Amino acid sequence: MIISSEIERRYKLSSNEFKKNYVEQGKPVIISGVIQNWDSLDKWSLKYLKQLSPSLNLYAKRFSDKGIEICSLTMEKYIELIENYEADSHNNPPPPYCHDLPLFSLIPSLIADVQPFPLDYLPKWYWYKWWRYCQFFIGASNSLTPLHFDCLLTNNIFFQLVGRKQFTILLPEDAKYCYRQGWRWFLVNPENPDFNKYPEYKNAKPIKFIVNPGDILYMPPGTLHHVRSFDMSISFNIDWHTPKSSLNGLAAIAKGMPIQNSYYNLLLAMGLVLKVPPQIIFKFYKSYLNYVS
Ligand SMILES: O=C(O)CCC(=O)C(=O)O
Ligand SMILES: [Fe+2]
Repeated sequence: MIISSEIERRYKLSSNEFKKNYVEQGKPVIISGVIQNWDSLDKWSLKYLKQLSPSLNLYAKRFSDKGIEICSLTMEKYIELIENYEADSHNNPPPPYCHDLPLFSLIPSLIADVQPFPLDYLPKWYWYKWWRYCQFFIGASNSLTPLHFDCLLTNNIFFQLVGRKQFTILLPEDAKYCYRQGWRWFLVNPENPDFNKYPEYKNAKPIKFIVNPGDILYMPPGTLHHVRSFDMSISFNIDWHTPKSSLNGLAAIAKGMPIQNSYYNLLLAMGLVLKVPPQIIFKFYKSYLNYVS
């Protein structure tokens, strides 16, 4: 359990130590010095993505009190929206946020820009075509992802490539102070908490920090996170289970996890616990990567 409200930062963390001291302990960490030679750190930009695939169709989300609104537009159009917003003095709300995009599957040439990939941090089961499990976040400065946890109760390794983001995270035991709505979203706004409306939040221990280009962030299953982009940003994550977290994910059906999520957890448990090969499981799992929640 974290008592201080700081996250640990580790330089070139070995995979053994990562597993023993962070994954097994359910402890978040920022790792630097592992991806500093990736070509993507210099190469990736809005212009680069536009040039690679101008007509690619994207989905972008707008989060509001009323829920999540989704729109569809081409890469070219989306990047134009971001560029116009960044050129303007930020008086208007930011453009919608491109969230959970399986970009390595859509533009496979990008995989060469994230080498060497630290596969050692992941269970071997994910090594076969690992990039299929990655999801991208591309957006303007000020883009926001409201407070939530990842819906399958997976571990999350998050790679920051372009721009900075501010994370506010809370460990799973603090979820009870954050006023849950549905399965995975929370009503408290950690940037400006309304203690009259949400008095229990006073008991929570939010941890606030910035991730910079070249940082890797690890969040254990069930970590609540609220993410604000400081700059135009490109990031991606990989959500993954250990055998143990896949079983915990399955057991969460008793705590209200939607049945559709449990289906994906069942597939992952079949892979990780029963050792069904990823080549077979992925056929059924891939709809999760286009699943809008
Ligand atoms: O970067 C963001 O805006 C959201 C990231 C996130 O929610 C995740 O990696 O699960
Ligand atoms: Fe998330």
